[in-house]
Amino acid sequence: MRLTQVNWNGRVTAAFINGDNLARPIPEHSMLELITRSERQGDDLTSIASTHAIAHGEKLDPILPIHPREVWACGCTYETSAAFRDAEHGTREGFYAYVYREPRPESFFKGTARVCVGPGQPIGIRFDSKFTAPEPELAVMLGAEGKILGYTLANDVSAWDIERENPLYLPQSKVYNGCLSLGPVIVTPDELGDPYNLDMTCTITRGGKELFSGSVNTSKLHRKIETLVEYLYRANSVPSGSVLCTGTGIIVKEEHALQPGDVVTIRVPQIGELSNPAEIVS
Ligand code: DO4
Ligand code: MG
Repeated sequence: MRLTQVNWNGRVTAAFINGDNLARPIPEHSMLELITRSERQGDDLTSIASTHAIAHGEKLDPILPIHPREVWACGCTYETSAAFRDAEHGTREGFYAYVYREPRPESFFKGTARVCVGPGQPIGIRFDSKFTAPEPELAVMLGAEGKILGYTLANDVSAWDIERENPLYLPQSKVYNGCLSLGPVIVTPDELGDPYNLDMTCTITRGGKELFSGSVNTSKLHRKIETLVEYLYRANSVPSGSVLCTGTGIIVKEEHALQPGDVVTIRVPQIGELSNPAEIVS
């Protein structure tokens, strides 16, 4: 099933997307409320959604598919990300390769719903960054005790120059207004198929012209998603209705640093297209 949120009758409302690409809103439920209800009743999200959705489909645009309680992100899970960061950094040789290689993954707190935007909304470029880049990632929506409820697309927008200056600046390079885009839909595990065989592409367009294009297949993800989740939950009671981003395998170099007005589009055929314009945030 493909689930999202829509603006419906003046309220953020969970909906599922039917075969005709129409939304069937689930009245009185946001995505978080849908998850809470499914966990309280012990029924899966799919059956709660199909029981309570309105009967007919409507043409409604997907918005942020969940207002997550917490967002966490993993890093250096693709060889390209570790290698480019080591090359960028140049202070301690293999600093990022170490994390790529060792059993313990990198994970960091990316924020809450406050920093998230949905399809079509502006992603942020910090006013004090000259090199901000999109990081296209597969993300999972988590239920109680880290159950993977579904998959979506994420853009872990990052101020690479701030991270490059000193690794202790990582939180400032990663967490600020508009630093994460999610959507357009959440695809349940039964519908997605193999999460380790997804073709992901990313483009940046400027003034309507393509400036950058990159791609990766999630077969290059160096960790099992369950392992990333297991480490996240070690001594850390992440609440149900949180999101975990699994790291980027597409690297955007400094020559393609985001400028205001650029449009970043991430695509995975099984999930859809997540497109956002960039703007300066202060
Ligand atoms: O170590 C810095 C962040 C890495 C990251 O966000 C990624 O690899 O996706
Ligand atoms: Mg990332």
